[in-house]
Amino acid sequence: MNAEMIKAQAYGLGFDLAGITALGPAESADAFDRWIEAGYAGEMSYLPRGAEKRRDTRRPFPAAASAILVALDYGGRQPAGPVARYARGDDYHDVMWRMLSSLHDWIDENSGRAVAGKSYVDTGPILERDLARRAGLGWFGKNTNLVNPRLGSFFFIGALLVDLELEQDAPFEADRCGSCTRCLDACPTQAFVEPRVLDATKCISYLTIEAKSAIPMELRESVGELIYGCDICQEVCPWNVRFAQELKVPAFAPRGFIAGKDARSLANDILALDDAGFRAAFRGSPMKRAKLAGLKRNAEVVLRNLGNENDIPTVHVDPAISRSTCT
Ligand code: B12
Ligand code: SF4
Ligand code: SF4
Repeated sequence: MNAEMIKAQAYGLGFDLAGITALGPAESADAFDRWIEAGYAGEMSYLPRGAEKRRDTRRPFPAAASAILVALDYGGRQPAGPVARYARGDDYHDVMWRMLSSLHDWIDENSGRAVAGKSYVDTGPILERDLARRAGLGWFGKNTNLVNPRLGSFFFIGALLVDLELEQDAPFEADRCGSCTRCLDACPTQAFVEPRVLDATKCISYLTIEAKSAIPMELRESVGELIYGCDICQEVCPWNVRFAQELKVPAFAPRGFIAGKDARSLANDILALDDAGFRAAFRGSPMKRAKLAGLKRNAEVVLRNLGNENDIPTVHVDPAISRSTCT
């Protein structure tokens, strides 16, 4: 089985980029450790827990020798809205997982032996951007996203680790950001400590998805009309302005509950949901991650930002999460 055949099959399955790298020490492990040490991971306790394994990509799956890295575009050309583009349709973990499983099956069938393999899409202690850069998929943008010169950065990363020795691609060594600072300047919460270092505790994506506690009072206004996730530091990037793609994976098209709604109407609809309604509206969606209480917290902040508090009192938001954390 050779590397070119595997990459051709990955493209054939619908991935937009494919590259191969050997496993070993993660080059940016020290940057990751410093980031954890500084407290920038906030409440994401799964990150420090996996720190030791993240140092070396041989540790999570010791049988493996090579990593096949893939990217799947999620349509950055779609208009901005209250939900980040990546989260409007079906859960990318499931979509990518199925595609990586098909790739693994194909490798198995065509290798003349059973090939041990394990897929990762945000699902294990792997520094995915680190591996993807080493496999030649792009460079670390100053907004920390991996940027590709033909695709921009609106793509997911997935990795299939296999027990095959495969020819490696050249790492992406160039820094194509140059003197640009558009992403750093555009961030509404000034969440970048320096280029390529994000204080996640200030990032709207973290505040509206990962954080379980209230959104700090001093950051609420900056959340603006964003109910779930944030794309601002990608929208302003010249590589996306030029190369962002139309949405082509039907599974990522906005689901009925979200499609065509502005921030006010989506926020009101979320605040009106009960548990059964939430389950029905968000079955198979990545937005389930915030739970109904988190979505209601976000919706309330957005409605206050829109300046019409009359929308709010009709609903009961859990006081534990709507209360300010400011003293
Ligand atoms: C935790 C996490 C978050 C956190 C923290 C993000 C962050 N920048 O650290 C939060 C919740 C904020 C988040 C937000 C988003 N995320 Co996220 N997230 C992750 C996750 C699970 C781990 C990332 C991590 O380890 N962060 C810690 C920091 C230190 O690592 P890093 O950001 O990857 O940075 C690397 C490099 O920048 C480099 N580095 C760090 N410092 C320095 C300094 C120098 C000088 C240099 C050269 C390099 C360097 O080393 C780091 C480690 O390899 C990954 C999946 C995974 N397992 O990797 C997805 C992942 C990074 N997220 C992803 C996405 C899509 C998003 C959002 C766009 C979603 C949205 N629209 O709301 C935003 C983007 C926000 C942003 N500007 O990063 C994609 C990114 C795809 C891409 N093209 O890069 C990933 C890879 C998931 C996936 N499988 O597709 N995310
Ligand atoms: S995702 Fe939004 S809040 Fe987070 S760093 Fe980018 S612009 Fe700032
Ligand atoms: S906006 Fe500019 S600095 Fe930021 S990632 Fe894009 S090219 Fe790099």
